[in-house]
Amino acid sequence: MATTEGKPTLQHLSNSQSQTILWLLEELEIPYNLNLFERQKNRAPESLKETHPLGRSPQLITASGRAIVERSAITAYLIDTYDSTGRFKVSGADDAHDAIREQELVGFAEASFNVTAMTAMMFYYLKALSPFFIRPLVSAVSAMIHLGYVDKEFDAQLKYMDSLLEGQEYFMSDGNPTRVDFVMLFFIQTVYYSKVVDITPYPNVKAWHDRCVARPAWKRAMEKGNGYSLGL
Ligand SMILES: N[C@@H](CCC(=O)N[C@@H](CS)C(=O)NCC(=O)O)C(=O)O
Repeated sequence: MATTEGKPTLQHLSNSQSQTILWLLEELEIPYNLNLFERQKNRAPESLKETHPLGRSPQLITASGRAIVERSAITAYLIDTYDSTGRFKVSGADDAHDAIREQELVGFAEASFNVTAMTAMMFYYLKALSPFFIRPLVSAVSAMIHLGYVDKEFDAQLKYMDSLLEGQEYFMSDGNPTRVDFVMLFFIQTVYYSKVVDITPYPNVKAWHDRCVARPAWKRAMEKGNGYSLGL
């Protein structure tokens, strides 16, 4: 069991979306414990099941010992609990900046963009890992799926994101990221870094990505984590 010592504890897995929770912890500038876990044959080690039955990462163990999973819930908990100045909270001023829009975009990231991204990534891994004699077949099926579904979805979704980011630095605000950015960044990085999709034709999305990773808190999180290599 992770010790809490009155601080939240991040159960952090190498090369995983937990990196974005580490980023948020660094943005919040709060004391926290960091337990680093290494992937074993690409999977999480069994020891991550000691703190949550799913055995995945990120897991946030609160100061009172509760284990929270799912980045949408972890970001909500951390910001609600520790963002005393409201830097990462939505302003609620209008339809484009209120709590409903934030929830809508967190849902869009996890349940819409992520579906396209994971479909593409599945074929990316299948192509790379299948034996050479069936690779042409897998490549042909992959090309069909891209042509008939994935590429059109990526284009529609990235154009939508590009329009949301027009004239503002982050999805919900200028100046500081919100839950939408903390959740979305990993999905964009997964497909962009593995070259499954090119985000450069969507200049606002590309500038947003570059802005996020230029933040000092992201850089500190990269130094404190145990690697963030996505794709093969
Ligand atoms: N929906 C979860 C996803 C958690 C998840 O699947 N994490 C991956 C790392 S990116 C993991 O722990 N994988 C370990 C494994 O598959 O064994 C979240 O938002 O936190």
